[in-house]
Amino acid sequence: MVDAANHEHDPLRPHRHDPNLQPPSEDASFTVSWAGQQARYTPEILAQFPAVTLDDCYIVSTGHGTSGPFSFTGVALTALIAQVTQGTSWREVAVVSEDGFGVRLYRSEVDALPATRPALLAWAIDGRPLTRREGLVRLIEPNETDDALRQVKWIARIEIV
Ligand SMILES: Nc1nc2c(c(=O)[nH]1)N[C@H]1C(S)=C(S)[C@@H](COP(=O)(O)O)O[C@H]1N2
Ligand SMILES: [Mo]
Repeated sequence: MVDAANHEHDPLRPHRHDPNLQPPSEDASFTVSWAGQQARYTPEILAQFPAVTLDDCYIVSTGHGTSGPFSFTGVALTALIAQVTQGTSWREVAVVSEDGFGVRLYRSEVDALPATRPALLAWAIDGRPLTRREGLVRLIEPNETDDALRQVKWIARIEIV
């Protein structure tokens, strides 16, 4: 089984990272690729999916402090994947920002997240739209308690394999 342990030198499995505070552009749209196909999504399209709101989320950045609690609203990552893959089996998903920072999540990890605390493609914070500076559209993995390596701001591409 492919998993984290086999990918020590994968740039999308970083061990630590100094956060970038400057949005790389103003464009909050992103592409989703799967099986040779590509589609473009916007925050407006995400807002048409069932909205999930998670309270008590923290951005825990070891070495540069913790912020929160925040309430994030967005689409469950698995809901977007299910729409794109149409129920076909998938193995991993890379969520990558335009500034080059990103994370690779294996399906085993995504499936192991608590059903009530799923990974979100967040477009709102504390009941109002996320600003671009705050990361629009941002991956929120509410169970992460160290380094914030999964809290990817400014998503530019999602690649499902
Ligand atoms: N696109 C992008 N997302 C990112 C980062 C980054 O450099 N680029 N840094 C990560 C790290 S290491 C931290 S600590 C948090 C910081 O989040 P904040 O800027 O909202 O406090 O963002 C995470 N997401
Ligand atoms: Mo961090």
